[in-house]
Amino acid sequence: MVQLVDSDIRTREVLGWKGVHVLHFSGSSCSQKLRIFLNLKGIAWTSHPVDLHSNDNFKPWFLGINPRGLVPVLVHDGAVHIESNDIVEYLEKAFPSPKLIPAGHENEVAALLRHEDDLHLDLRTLSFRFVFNPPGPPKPPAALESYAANGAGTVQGAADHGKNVQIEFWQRAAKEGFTDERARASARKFRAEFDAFEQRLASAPYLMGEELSVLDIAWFIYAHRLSLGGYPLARLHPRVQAWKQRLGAMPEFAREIVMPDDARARLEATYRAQAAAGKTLEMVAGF
Ligand SMILES: N[C@@H](CCC(=O)N[C@@H](CS)C(=O)NCC(=O)O)C(=O)O
Repeated sequence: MVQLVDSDIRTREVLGWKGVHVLHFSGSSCSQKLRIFLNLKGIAWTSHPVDLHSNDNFKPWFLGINPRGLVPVLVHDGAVHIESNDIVEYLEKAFPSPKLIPAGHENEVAALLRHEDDLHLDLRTLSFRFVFNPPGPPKPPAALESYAANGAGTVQGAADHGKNVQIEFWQRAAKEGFTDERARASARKFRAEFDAFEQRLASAPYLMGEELSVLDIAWFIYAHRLSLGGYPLARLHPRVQAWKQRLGAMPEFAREIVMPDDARARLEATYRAQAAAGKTLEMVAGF
């Protein structure tokens, strides 16, 4: 559980927030995961949008809540929780029904969620290369300076390396972009995961067996994002594609992945340009 301690929190107003509050961004994969989880649980929550496009997460107010500068954040009766997987594990205990982590499998699910989180920067690499495709550096230097300078710099009272990992990621992206080599390496990791899911889904409807779980939510979001980027899910992993479509038809999932028309049009233009250049995800990854 990553529940922050008093000295980590500089934006003191959140300590007085009652009930369930979520700081999130519409198009963020980790925020989508948390919102689907909240929908399925039927938990009422207050929304605090944090605009990642405007780099609001690198400004003092937000860094005073999450020193790592990442969404989502949960504030529950004044207690601040960060890290989406820790948040859902916390909420599962606080709101046990309906169950989204199968009883007796808590440790296994925690390990599988850690593995999913370990792939987050690979998802981000593929997202920025094939979905968002910004024309220049994804984060301007001034925003990164604000990121480095603000917030307590501690998590649970100890100096935190998490922000440095993020800053190094963005600085490397500014320097070299998201190269073919990195994209290929990231895409291959997901192919290995989806190959394993293809086997698992041959004998059960969901990743943990007979019941929908938080693992389905987490991996649905990854599969959805990668499909947007042109990952050939239907061709390489037809059962995973069918599972994704089944989940995507549920309203609790569907309403969190709605894409505005202008974003859809930009994505289609990106795909056409990458296809003309021989640089779609499929081509770069060699799938
Ligand atoms: N391990 C973190 C990862 C969170 C994360 O990377 N969130 C992304 C959005 S999905 C973010 O806040 N990115 C900051 C940015 O793009 O500036 C978690 O699971 O909460």
